[in-house]
Amino acid sequence: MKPVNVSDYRELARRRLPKIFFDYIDGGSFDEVTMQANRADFGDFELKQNVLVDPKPQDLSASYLGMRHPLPFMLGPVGFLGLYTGNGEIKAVRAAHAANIPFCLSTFSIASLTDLRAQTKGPLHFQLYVLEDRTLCEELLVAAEQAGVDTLFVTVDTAITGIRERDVRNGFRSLTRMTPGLFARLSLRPRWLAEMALGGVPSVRAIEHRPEFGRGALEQATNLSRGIDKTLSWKDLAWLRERWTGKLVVKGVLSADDAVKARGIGCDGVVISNHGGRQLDGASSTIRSLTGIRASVGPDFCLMLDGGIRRGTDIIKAIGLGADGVMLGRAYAYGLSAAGEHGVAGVIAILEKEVSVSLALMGIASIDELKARGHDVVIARGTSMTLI
Ligand code: HOC
Repeated sequence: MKPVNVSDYRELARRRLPKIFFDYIDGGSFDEVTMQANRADFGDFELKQNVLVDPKPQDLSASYLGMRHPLPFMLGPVGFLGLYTGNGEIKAVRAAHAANIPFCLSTFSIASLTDLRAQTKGPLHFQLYVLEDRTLCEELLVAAEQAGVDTLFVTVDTAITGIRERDVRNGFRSLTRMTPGLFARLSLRPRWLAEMALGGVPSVRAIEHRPEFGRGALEQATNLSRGIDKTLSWKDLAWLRERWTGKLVVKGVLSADDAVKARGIGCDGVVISNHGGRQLDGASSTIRSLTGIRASVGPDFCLMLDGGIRRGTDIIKAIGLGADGVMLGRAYAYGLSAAGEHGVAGVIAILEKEVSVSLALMGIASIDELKARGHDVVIARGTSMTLI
């Protein structure tokens, strides 16, 4: 199948990855209500069609995180990219930088920031979990400084990992040793297995020098996730704001109050996120949270949004309703799992094309114009109806 949209890449990823990894990427917590709402709630908004508009050259560039970027979206942090394909993080950053868009490396990565820096001169962002072990946390910050990380995204919605029932059924977290049963399950995807076998035992590079976390990526990740600071509070965020001199963005905000607090302690922005519906099931979708947050923080505070982005029209809706930029997660993880660097580039190109075509059909020439026209062109369903 030649993929023509993100959902085709999802299907290709499903066919190529062992079920245990596909479900890890694809699944959410409990009944996956929030994960589904992230997608479904884009349907609550309509785009205004405008015809016979004088054509102007199209400009899809957007300002977010203090810089001008050629596209209104970037690649956000996704854990374990290097388990879906060999050197997954390197392939993803290469595709992002080929398109001149930012890439953010997850703490739970098989490649380190040093590995990435050896591959690219482009801007690197790093996603940090604040750990109880502040010495290790400090090591991560120093590594980020040494790699010239531009923006630190601190994730605040994962003090406790949500219960993802697909992972529980698949025994994802107990995948710490290769057993005959596991080998049999992985063998159902021989192409993936052959590729990964060449790379040896994958490890979470940021902590592999710490034997107390165990051996192999999944054992390390399970132990690392237990070390995430469960008592994290705004006081710690204020400490991090003082400690980190680069841009600091809080990832995992869904309420106006929290966004205002982040702005108050001097953060550079927030990511409106419910962790792709992987944490609090029942939390609101990100697109529904956006308008209230924008109204509370004012026009100049950077708002990024993730969750459920599968179409260029989703990106247009997010920008029109007040986001400065959008972060892809599962969308590019599907592309990577299906076809490596080429697959990530394919997802980026498809979304760019979808944004471009849809904006043209709306009679809008640029992302700046979309932002300026905002609620006039992205309209809550039902509110634009004229009854005769
Ligand atoms: C077993 C490790 O971002 C995710 C990650 C963070 C949780 C680590 C769990 O899966 O959503």
